[in-house]
Amino acid sequence: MIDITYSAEVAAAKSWGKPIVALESTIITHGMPAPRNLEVACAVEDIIRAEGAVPATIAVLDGRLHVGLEPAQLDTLGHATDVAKLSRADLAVCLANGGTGATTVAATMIAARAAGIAVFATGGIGGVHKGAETSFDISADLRELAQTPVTVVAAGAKAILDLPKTLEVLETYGVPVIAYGQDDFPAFWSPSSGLPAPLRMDTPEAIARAHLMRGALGLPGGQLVANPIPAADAIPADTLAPIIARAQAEADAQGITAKAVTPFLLQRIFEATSGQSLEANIALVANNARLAAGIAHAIGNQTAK
Ligand code: PSU
Ligand code: MN
Repeated sequence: MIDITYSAEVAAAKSWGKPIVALESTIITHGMPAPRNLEVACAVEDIIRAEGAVPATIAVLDGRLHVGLEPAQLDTLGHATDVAKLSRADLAVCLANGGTGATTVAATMIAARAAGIAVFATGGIGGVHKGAETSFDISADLRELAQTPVTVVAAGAKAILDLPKTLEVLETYGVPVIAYGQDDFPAFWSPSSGLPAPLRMDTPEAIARAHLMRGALGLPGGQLVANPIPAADAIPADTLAPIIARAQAEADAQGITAKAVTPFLLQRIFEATSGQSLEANIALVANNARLAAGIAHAIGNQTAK
């Protein structure tokens, strides 16, 4: 088994059987601009603590897999500029080379499973990109959800992606896509994408039961819980559509491909919106962290002897 370095807080939580919520680090290094990225990372960790659970931010530092970062480590990552973006394909190579990298949804799921953590909170997942019929750009996050048994709480997916195709691929892979408390699949900055979600659940307890039921059935793979952004923090899709279209056109014109696509689009959108998109992003990650902590509590209660 992989040798994991736990933060003091996560190590204590593991020995006491306290609920733990995994957090990714690519959102910090490639998903939000400094210095707010670090403020958000710390605020999200504090929300999980306030809910009586323990946050485990995951990253590779100097060739070691860290599950839970000490404050100084989180600070270093938040200020670093040349950190690798690690997905399923890159994680082992980075560890073998003694490198440093931030984990995407896919790599965070792999690490969470290795650490025995069932629940993971983030903002948005990767998915099927617009134009995938020619580019073949489909995030490794989707296949990870099909094979690694972690419940991922996200606010749906950004409109930089082709949402109908993303839902089709998730269905093909047998991934439960569960809208929380509503019928529609949420679209990150908006509570609704206008597309119905395949499944709906209304309580953390029900989501926890379904997570445990998949394990009991011997099914590989996790669940995607799509938690709508609170209405007060939402941004109308009409406001963002032209900005996203322009970012996509720039990416195409500049020949951006592979793992550079998502960070490029996110960066352009942040530049083109005056802070509002970032505030909404922060609000929805906080909202997801709260729900993930509730699910982690419920899984703990339902498995307690
Ligand atoms: N979508 C967002 N914010 C993000 C990401 C996606 O709204 O920060 C990050 C996540 O780490 C996700 C990764 O796992 O991008 C997906 O990258 P790719 O499309 O290259 O698989
Ligand atoms: Mn991609």
